[in-house]
Amino acid sequence: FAPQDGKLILAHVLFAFGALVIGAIAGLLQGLVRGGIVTLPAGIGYYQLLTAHGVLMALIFTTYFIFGFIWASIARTLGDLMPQVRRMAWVGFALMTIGTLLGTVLILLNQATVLYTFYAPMKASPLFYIALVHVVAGTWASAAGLFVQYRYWRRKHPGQTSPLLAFMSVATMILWIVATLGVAATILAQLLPLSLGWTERVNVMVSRTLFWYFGHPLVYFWLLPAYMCWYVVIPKVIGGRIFSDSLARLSFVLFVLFSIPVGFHHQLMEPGISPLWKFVQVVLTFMVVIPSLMTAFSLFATFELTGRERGRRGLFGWLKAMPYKDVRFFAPFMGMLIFIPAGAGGIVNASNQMNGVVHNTLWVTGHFHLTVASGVALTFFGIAYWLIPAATGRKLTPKLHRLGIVQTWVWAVGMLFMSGAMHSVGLLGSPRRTAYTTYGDNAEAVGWMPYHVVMAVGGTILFVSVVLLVINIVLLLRAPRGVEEFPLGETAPDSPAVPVWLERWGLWVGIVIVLVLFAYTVPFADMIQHAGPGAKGVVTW
Ligand code: HAS
Repeated sequence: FAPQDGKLILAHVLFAFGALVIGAIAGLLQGLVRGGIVTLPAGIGYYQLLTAHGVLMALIFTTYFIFGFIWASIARTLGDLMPQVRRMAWVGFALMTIGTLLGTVLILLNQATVLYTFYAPMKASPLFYIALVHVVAGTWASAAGLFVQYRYWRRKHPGQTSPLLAFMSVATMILWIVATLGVAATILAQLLPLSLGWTERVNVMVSRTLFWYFGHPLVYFWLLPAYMCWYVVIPKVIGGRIFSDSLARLSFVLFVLFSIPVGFHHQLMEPGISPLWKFVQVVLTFMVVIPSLMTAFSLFATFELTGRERGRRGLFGWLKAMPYKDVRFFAPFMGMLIFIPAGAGGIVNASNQMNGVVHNTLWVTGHFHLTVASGVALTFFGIAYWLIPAATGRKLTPKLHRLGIVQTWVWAVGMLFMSGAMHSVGLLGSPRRTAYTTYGDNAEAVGWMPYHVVMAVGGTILFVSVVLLVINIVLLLRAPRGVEEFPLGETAPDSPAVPVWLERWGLWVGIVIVLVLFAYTVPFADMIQHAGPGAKGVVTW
């Protein structure tokens, strides 16, 4: 990378891991509280920690890391960032950072204990919403920079399809922009006026619907950069080829189309939305499973073809041909493995009757610790092990590979305990987002306690993994000088050409708008038409 691009990438990645560390401290404490192992001193609240954990891990760690990785992907495939693009990226970084610092202070001061979903009628300090506006505006500034660089490349290369990673970055950003319109609307039109006292009441259904219009594509905003690594980086690391460039692009286009009009699958148990529209959005939810199945197919094909080239035979012979001692492969591979049960859990969640069993229980918490906190996070760790040296002109040494693999194992084992216990006790009915309680020594609730203790043990193991990660990052920053490559996979030379229609963004955005209008107009109109007086804001501190 050009040194200026290296700095930009590093700033994002290191900030991401800073957020991860604070979020992990909050996570460790909250796990110990819920397991009845410690009580919090100095008036610190469980929900305050839960908010810090969710915001810093799910929203901030992911967003910063994603931008760091995407800037690296753009610089690697479209060339050094143009000066104006670099400026836009730094403006984005600055806005996000002002927002993050302000938001974190407010959470730590207990002025924004509204959880990471922050929907009405809970009310935080107005400054918290202003902080969120900064974070979102920062991401928009960066995304605009990315579009500028991409358009410039396309103008310079008429008739050519863009490099796969650049295409995927654009798809991810389009998804993000369309999704964040929902959260911007609820913040600006509902939450900020409520919190400033300009309005007394708020339409809770509208607020939740706008949040989940954003909240579900948000999970694919986390997932797609992991898929970028799985599709493009992993083939190179294992010495194979990308199975199909067109298939990879098609799966990203399908994510752009179907990840947005599906928010109701988070609201299946809510009144105020007609079952017909819930059904429509569940059908669309099952459509968005398809590109993940395509991804699994493509990965298996890459692994198997690579294994066969190395002379491995049989159904699972390829398993012996993989570079398990290479952390660039091993960490994302563990993420993939865990993502299989994680995805199956998602399909359970999306099925109306089964959602009635698991909704608002610890099962859901277990689900997202396998998806975002394992499938995605382990992939991000795997990327960081080569991206940090690549951005700083250093070399990933065999010792760092070994340390990275140990850290990955510790994370996977911690998650097995924590998420396993969450899934099990969720099926027994233990609610999510609840501080330590035995509900007056109710026998059923007392029966959940051993699981909560296992969750705390798992959380502690995960915290150890974060400590190892921090040590490894420090070692990476001091690794010997050298050149660490950005592993960029290629398709076989005789692969068919990529159809040009895959890159018609105007068409895809047009279809997204139609799908969103179809899935949301009537239920949204219902929510407004049949709204009661609305709920009064609830101050949570
Ligand atoms: Fe989800 C709730 C449905 C995927 C995250 N989800 C959540 C929440 C989060 C979250 C954070 O329908 C909680 C939100 C909150 O706070 O309330 N989810 C789904 C479905 C999918 C899904 C259908 N979720 C994700 C991903 C996430 C994520 C991805 C983060 C990154 N989810 C739901 C529903 C709820 C929900 C309901 C609401 C529940 C409720 O009631 O509140 C699908 O996209 C999943 C598709 C995935 C697959 C797996 C494909 C496997 C692959 C790996 C291949 C492996 C290889 C290695 C090749 C079908 C690609 C092989 C090697 C060998 C050796 C075998």
